[in-house]
Parts: sequence; structure tokens; C-alpha cells
Amino acid sequence: MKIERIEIRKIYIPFLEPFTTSGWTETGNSSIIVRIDMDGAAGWGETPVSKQPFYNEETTGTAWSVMKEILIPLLFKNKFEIENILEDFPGIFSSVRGNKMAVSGLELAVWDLLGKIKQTSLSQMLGGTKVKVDAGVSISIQENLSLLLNSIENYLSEGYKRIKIKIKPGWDTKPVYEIRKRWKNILLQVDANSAYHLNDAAHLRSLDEFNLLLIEQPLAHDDLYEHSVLQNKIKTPVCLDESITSIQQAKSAIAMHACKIINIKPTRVGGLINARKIHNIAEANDVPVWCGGMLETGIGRAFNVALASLSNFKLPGDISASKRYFQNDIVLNPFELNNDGTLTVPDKPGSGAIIDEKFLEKITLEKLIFSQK
Ligand code: OSB
Ligand code: MG
Repeated sequence: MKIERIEIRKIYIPFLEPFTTSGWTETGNSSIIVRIDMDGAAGWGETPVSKQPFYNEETTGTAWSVMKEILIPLLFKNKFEIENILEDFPGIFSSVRGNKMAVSGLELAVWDLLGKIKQTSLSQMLGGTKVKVDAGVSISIQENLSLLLNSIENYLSEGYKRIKIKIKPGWDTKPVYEIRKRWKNILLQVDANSAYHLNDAAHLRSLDEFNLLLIEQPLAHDDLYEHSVLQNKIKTPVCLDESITSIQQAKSAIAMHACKIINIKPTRVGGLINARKIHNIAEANDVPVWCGGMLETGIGRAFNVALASLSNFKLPGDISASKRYFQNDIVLNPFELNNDGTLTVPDKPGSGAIIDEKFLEKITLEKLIFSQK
């Protein structure tokens, strides 16, 4: 059996508020949305790239051309037994290096497709054990402290279980001190997106007294060794995001004690097959994980929520309700925050996302269709 049709779209949906990290600002979602048709079913995926290579090396432009020129032709060449499609999938792209986000959008669409054909939910296919997952929120760098404190107060009153703030030199100890002064016991963590250097270790150690869950990606995106040195100098657990690009990097990071916690984003590691393997390796080594986010639409979010239903997702994820990002989401069933600060894991076949095709058409900037008999 062959994949009959693949459609990719560049979209843009503005965020309610710009999202600012230590190094860059995102004003909207510039993902590539993928649709794969086979055997009368349609599977949807999302490659949550940014227009600029500031988080990782991929962009909307690179993912688009790699999908179009390399990945889709490779996928079309292969015949699938639908039952084996997930086993076969890694082999099809084994010659491709990097470009994990481009690969992931196609992989996610295949999972959704398979779930729909088998009438099984993604969480069930993955071996998830939870019906609800704890929701946290990642807060952009704010112009001043009172805006930050107000924002936290609002999210806490909505019921979010954990607050993450973005930090950078000059916006770190002071906001953390003010937050802790006001909320002694909330679950709190910080994300530096590689804004520091090893010679900032003494400064980062001053965060130790604030009982943070973790400090995420303090040092260079492609460095493991210096994170292991830093982890020896500070008590706050180091968590890696950008550095964990593959199963191999995850194994190395664990072996080197470069981190005590891992942020897993399925799209950063090439999809759910790799994400689950990293989850399993971490679990076997007593390294807890949590699910990060890339400001996805409801399509990508559904995969994150399903992944977070696995047992070793021990900490609340950056998986928030749709309305925290967008006025209108791309799906007719956007994620909402439950009263107990959780999101419900979808139990419908596939990812469970129901696409608002009219809205999708409206926000599409460019579309390509590939088909074969
Ligand atoms: O570093 O975790 C990050 C958003 C875009 C790129 C990188 C990161 C983030 C977030 C927000 O922190 C996560 C989310 O709410 O989706
Ligand atoms: Mg991060």
C-alpha cells in the first residue's frame, strides 16, 4: 500500500502576545502543517518551525525545502504495510542528518493516520498511563517586574500547576527573588535558552536558595560537557532542552551527568518514536522528563499531550490551553484547562485533533500537494 497524497502548508497565526526569550521574539506561529492521505484516512501533523534559526538551526524555509525536495520523495518511494509503518518509518529517513523538525511533521501525521485507521488513540498506541496531564505555563520575558508578577498571578488563578519564567543576564535573580517573596511554595523553574557561559557559574549558584525545580538550558545549545561541569557547581537541577537533539545526545547527556532532568519535545528529536525512546532511556536511568512546547497549534499540541501521558513524565509540561496563545486555534476542539490544572488526554482515534479546515485555508500562506497513484 502506498501513501496517496501529501499536502504541506505554510501558515501564520499571530499570538495574543509576543513571546520573548533571552535571544529572540516570536510574534506568531509560522508552522508547516502536514496532511497525509492513505487508505481513505487523513493524518495531520505540525512542524513547529520559526521563521528564523534562533531556537535551533531549522526555519520554515529550510523545513519546507527539505520536505519538498528530500523527505516527501523518500516517503513516496516506499510501500507500507500499514501495520508496519511505524517500524519502517525510521529506516526511510535513516540517511537524513539533522532536520528533525521537518521529519517530525511527517512522522506525526503518520501516527495520526495510523491511529485513525486502527481506531486507536495516540496515547494508547504510545503506551500512555495517564488520562490527564499536569499543565504548566512558560512566561515570556516581560518589560518590568510588575507585569511579570501580574501575569503569574493570572495564570495561577486560572489553575496552572507550575510557572516557568524565561531568564537572561540582568533578568534572573531579581525576578526569581520577587516571585519567591510573594509565592513561597509554587512550582517554579527558569529557562535561559543558552544565555549564560560557564564563567557565570557563581552567579547561577545564587539561584540555589530559591528552591527551583530546575534551570533549563543555561549554556550553549550544542554543549554537553560544560553543562556537566556547571551541574557540579550548582544545586539547582540542570535540565536540557536545545542540547537533546537525538537518542544519542540523550544517552551522552545522562552518562556525563550533564543534566538531572530532560525536556522532551517530540519535534526537536524527529518525532514520537525518538521521543518515546528518550523517555524510556531516561526512565531506566532515573532521570525524570517533562514535555516542552514550541508554541504549537492544536494539531501539534495534541501530540505533546499524548506523549506526556507516559509514566516518566514526572513534572508538569509546557503544555498550556490554546487560549493562552491564540484568539483562534486551528482546531475545532482546542485544549482547555481543567479545574484541577490539567489537560485531558484525547481518547479519540489518532491525535484527536479536529481540524477547522475553513480557518486553516484562511491562514495558509502557501500550499503544495504531492500525489501518486
Ligand atoms: O525554550 O522551551 C523553550 C517556545 C519556543 C521555543 C522554545 C521554547 C519555548 C517555550 C514555550 O518555552 C513553550 C510553549 O508554551 O509551547
Ligand atoms: Mg527551553
